[in-house]
Amino acid sequence: MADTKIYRASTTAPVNIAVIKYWGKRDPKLNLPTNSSLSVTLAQSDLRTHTTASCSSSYPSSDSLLLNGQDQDVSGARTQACFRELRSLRKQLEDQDSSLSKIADLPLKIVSENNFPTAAGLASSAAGFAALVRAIANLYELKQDETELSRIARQGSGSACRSLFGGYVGWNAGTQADGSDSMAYQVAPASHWPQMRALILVVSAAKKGVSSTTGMQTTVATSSLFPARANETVPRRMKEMEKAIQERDFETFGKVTMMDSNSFHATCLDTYPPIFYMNDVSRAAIKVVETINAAAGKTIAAYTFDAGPNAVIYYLEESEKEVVGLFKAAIGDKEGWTGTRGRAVEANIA
Ligand code: 2P0
Repeated sequence: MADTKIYRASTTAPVNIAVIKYWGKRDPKLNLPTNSSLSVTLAQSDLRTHTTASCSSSYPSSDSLLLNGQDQDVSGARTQACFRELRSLRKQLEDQDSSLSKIADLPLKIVSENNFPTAAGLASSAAGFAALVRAIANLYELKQDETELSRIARQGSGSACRSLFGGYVGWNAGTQADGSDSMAYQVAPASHWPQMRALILVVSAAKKGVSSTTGMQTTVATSSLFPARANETVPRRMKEMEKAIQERDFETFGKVTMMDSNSFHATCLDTYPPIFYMNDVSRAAIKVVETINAAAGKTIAAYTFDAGPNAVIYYLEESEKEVVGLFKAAIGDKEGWTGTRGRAVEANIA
């Protein structure tokens, strides 16, 4: 009798917010970046993707992906690359062990839910592809570790490779044409610096106007600031940032975070036609951070913005009153931050 059993595995993956930004690809097909990057992984209780992967001969013949209840196109090269690599690893296992069920070629059904706005510059593709890869790896009972899975997740979405790890995570740009040395690594676990917190200011949950992929390709092609950022500024800052994390030096961590966000958005403005991800509310948040730091006489809060207007503010637990308190007092009652249009979410690092 034909095996119509449904094989299933579920997982969650966290969002990561970069403090040294990935922007630019040296190989768009393999998602190989022009520069290394570094991020902090947020607690899954706050922002995460939950994904169930299943396969069965009883399913319709083509693979499917449902995100927040909506059917997604799985024919794109990135999703296909992830499916292909994971299937090939399962096939290797089945070839080695004849007692394993032959499930590698069965149609896949992926069901994902985000507990935060999708495609609004809050790293939804990072959590999304990390969860997709890990869920299928669990379904196929693969033995590959996070490092190897990060190489696969990177092909789904570059920043996804960093969401396979917790804490402080680097992504080595690598130099190999096949991407074999372009994967994520843990700089330090969350327990190394447990006082770290993030305040996420959701200014807008709308989808971004220019996708990251299109935006970064245009930046690489047209920005004259970009080569200096990729070749000089970021390599230097990667070292400074890793040292700041090792030494739990928040002043340096904060300063480098803010300068790198500014540098990334400067290359966006220097792109032709220009790309604007920050808006007036984003700029108001920068002013509030500057006011908080001026009042403290040192850097106790650091802003960073991705490909959207939403702000992420890093701070230490000891500064919670000054940072979260002052933030809410300063702009909490203005349109854009609270009520129906926006909200502030406090997140732990995990
Ligand atoms: C980052 N961003 O390092 C940077 C900062 C946005 C700004 O990674 O084309 O969605 O899927 O590889 O990973 C957004 O880019 O781009 C991103 P693809 P991705 O987090």
